Formats: sequence, structure tokens, C-alpha cells
Amino acid sequence: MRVTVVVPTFNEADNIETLIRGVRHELPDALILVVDDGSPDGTADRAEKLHEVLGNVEVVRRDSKDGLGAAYRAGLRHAIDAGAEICVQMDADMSHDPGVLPALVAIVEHGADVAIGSRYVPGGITLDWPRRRRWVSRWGNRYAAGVLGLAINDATAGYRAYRSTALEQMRFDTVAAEGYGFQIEMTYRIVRLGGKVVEFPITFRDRIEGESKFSGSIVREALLLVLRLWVADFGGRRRRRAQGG
Ligand SMILES: Nc1nc2c(ncn2[C@@H]2O[C@H](COP(=O)(O)OP(=O)(O)O)[C@@H](O)[C@H]2O)c(=O)[nH]1
Ligand SMILES: [Mg+2]
Repeated sequence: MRVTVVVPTFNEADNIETLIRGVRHELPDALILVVDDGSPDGTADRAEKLHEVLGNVEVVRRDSKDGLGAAYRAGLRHAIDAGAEICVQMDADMSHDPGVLPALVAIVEHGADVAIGSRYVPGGITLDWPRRRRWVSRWGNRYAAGVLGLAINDATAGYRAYRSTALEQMRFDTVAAEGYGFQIEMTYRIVRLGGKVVEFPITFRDRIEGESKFSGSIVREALLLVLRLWVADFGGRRRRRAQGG
């Protein structure tokens, strides 16, 4: 199947070359689509230089920093319109090991609608993250899964491979959230549609180069989003209870 790896970037000049070379090594035929929000450090130019050397790297240049959700909506739309049958999303900061790419893609090729690179299934692990971030992530996931009734351990994970037909079916362009909320709502929609979700254990490492764009407002957005989805699902819960499930 045709694979596009969508990589959102903001000021990742020190990471982008390692990332692109790593992805190319693991998936020689995949298109690498960098979605850059006008990084002042020249990330987009570096990615384009790598296209001259390696080929099959494309950069979507957006004017200004507009959040992860918006970058993903634009990147996934671009990838699907260009013929991608599988869309991978991964961070540029080397937290997501490119070595896992073939496994995630194979899971979708064998029938899953999404393969999630998960920190919270047996075999998955988070290295180097400060305690506070680890705690927020772990309990944020328990909260989201508990409130929304999802049997998913890592609903905020940003390392995933999607079947493009499933992305269209869940109307990903209408997911409004910006940060972790984007990943949560995508997971929620695919589960509610009866899609097949597989979690594959990964080793997540904290970034070494560059700075995190993590913020308290992203966490607050995600907390509120979960409540909003819960309220909106009032009728759905009643129906499922009536059906005995
Ligand atoms: N295009 C774009 N990419 C972003 C934006 N915010 C974060 N990113 C990218 O999204 C990925 C994850 O962000 P990161 O700061 O590492 O978040 P963390 O892993 O939660 O600390 C990285 O590749 C970032 O460069 C944004 O506003 N626009
Ligand atoms: Mg990161």
C-alpha cells in the first residue's frame, strides 16, 4: 500500500535531517510530508535540501504557528489527495523511533484501521521524561479512557498509522482540537465507528535537541474536550445500554 509519513514541525532544524534519514531507511518507498508552520530556524529549507539528496520529501509551508491539530488536518488532507493509502503521523523530535515504522504499517496492511505506537501496553516504555510530564500523560490517558469508555491505553499517542479510508470515514477534517485533544478525538471517533484499533508497544524517548511545545493550555483543552465528548454522547450511551453493550 502507498504510505505517506506526515511530520508536523515547528523549529526542528536540529532534528529534521536525522528524522528524515531514519524514516527513509525504514520505509524506502514512502513519501515524507513535512508540515511546517513557518519555523524561523529554517526547518522547511533543510527538509527541502534533503529532498534534493534523497527524493520523495515534500514540504507543506504554512504561514505561522497554528497548532498541531491544524497541521495534521492540512497534512492528512494533502497526503490522501495525493494518493496515500496509509498515513503515518509522527513527531520530528526523535521521540518516535523510526525503527517501529515497518511494524505499524504492517499492522494496517493486515487489516487494522489504525496502529497506535503505545507507551502504556506491556513492552511500552517512556524514557527520560520528567516525573510531572509522565504523571500528566499517564493520568490524562486513564481519565480519557475512563470517561469515554475507551479500551485504549494510549489515546494521546502521536505515533500512529491510519488506513486512509478510515480517516475519511471519521471525517478527520472536522476534528477541531489542537493538541493532545486531537489524538484523543481521533481515537474516540474511530472506536465509535467500530474501527479496528491495535496498540503496538514503543519506547518513547524525550527529545534531545530543540524545545517542546507542550503547554498547560494544551492539557486544559484536552481535559475539556473529553467532557464535551462525554456530554455529546448522552444519546449514544443510552442506546448502547438499551442494546446491552
Ligand atoms: N506544524 C506544527 N508543528 C508543531 C506545532 N506544535 C508542535 N509541533 C510539532 O509537533 C511535534 C510534537 O511537538 P513537541 O513539542 O515535541 O510536543 P511534546 O512531545 O508533547 O513535548 C513536533 O514535531 C513539533 O515540532 C505547531 O503549532 N505547528
Ligand atoms: Mg516531543
